Amino acid sequence: MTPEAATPAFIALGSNLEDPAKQLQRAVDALAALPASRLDAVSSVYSSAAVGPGNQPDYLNAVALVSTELAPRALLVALQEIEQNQGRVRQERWGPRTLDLDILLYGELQLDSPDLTIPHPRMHQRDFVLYPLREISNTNPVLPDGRDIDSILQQLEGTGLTKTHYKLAGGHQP
Ligand code: ROI
Repeated sequence: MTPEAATPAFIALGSNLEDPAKQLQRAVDALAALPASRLDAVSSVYSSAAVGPGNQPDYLNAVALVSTELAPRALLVALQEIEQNQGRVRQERWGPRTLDLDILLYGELQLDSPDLTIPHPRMHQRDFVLYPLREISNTNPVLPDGRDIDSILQQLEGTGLTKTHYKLAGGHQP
């Protein structure tokens, strides 16, 4: 990989089925093996109550930072492949899942298309992605609505986010 050509991309990881800690570690291993990419950092693992309909188990969430030469859509396709390898069956929207991988930020890119929106359109509502993102980001990114993540976090109603003892191997730990 040529570092100058690479873009820093923040990726959210979430799981609430079939041994979530194991799912997240497998996902980190797969991110470390992405083509034309380097895994730079992985956040702590957080537990949070499920946001969404019905009763579902709590989630484990984390965020990874990858420097990648993959274009946004190629990265999306690669992430969907990892989800599928880990038994993700797309059922109900916002239902429980073995693994969810979302592109949160891709450099400074703003993209709004039917299949892919960057920055992630709901990240500003979710402490379980914003908090781990800030743990591994040197900067305080500003979202398209002009608000920066630190001030969003101060105002957000939390999901009862708690840091767990799980450590994901890969990248530099903060
Ligand atoms: N809720 C939490 N706490 N964490 C998630 O990763 C998560 N992912 C989802 C929905 C179902 C919206 N709820 C979540 O996709």
